[in-house]
Amino acid sequence: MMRKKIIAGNWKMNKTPSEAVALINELKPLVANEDVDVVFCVPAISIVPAMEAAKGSNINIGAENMYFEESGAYTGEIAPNMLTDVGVKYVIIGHSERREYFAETDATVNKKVLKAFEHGITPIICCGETLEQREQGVAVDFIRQQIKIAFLNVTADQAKEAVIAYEPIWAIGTGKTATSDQAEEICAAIRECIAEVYDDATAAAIRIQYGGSMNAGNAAELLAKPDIDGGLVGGASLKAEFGKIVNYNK
Ligand code: G2H
Repeated sequence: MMRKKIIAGNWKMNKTPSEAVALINELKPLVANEDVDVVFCVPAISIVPAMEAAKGSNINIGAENMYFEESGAYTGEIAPNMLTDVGVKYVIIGHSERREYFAETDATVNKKVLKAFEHGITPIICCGETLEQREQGVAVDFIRQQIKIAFLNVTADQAKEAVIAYEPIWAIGTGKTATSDQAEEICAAIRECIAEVYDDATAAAIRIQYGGSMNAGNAAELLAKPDIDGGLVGGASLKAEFGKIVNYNK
């Protein structure tokens, strides 16, 4: 099965709305590549101006987070229909920074994933081990648990549309990238886990990204691996370099 690559920028807490517009205008011509789905996940306050700036380009604007309730007394949160109302099609769920600093758990990740599907938003579901877990030899076990809980009550048809981002925590923003073999090993294990939970067809359809200091220098090698279907890119998505990552195959 030929899976279309998906390369998403995760802007994290960077860029004001006007800076976001300027960056999109700069990157628009650089990220044109019809072989790849391109997503910019931007801070909530920049979603609307970013949508406007990205009009007429291949850039999809995504969110970095959302809440799992429809509406109500949840000060500071963003509801799924607020995202769909402005045309958002992708949302990052369960990034390790959300898990670490904002107490997100596998259970809340699962609730958000279910809610995203209910609203027709594609979740980019993050998983990944700490350095300690890797050194203890439990990385695959830990990630299998994250995946199994994230996908509880998700149907096979929904799972086929999901995106999983494997982000080893020790490689995030550190400049340390997993080697392409290390990344492939885990991405293959994730696909195997999906095959066990669902079936081979679902495992063959689901797209698995690598994230963690992906840059213009290492993207092509990572993206050549059979089970790596894209990237979730932080730091390098805020620069012209992102165009080189998206065009890794040119
Ligand atoms: C990992 C990644 C984007 P960076 O968090 O999700 O960030 O590429 O800066 O390591």
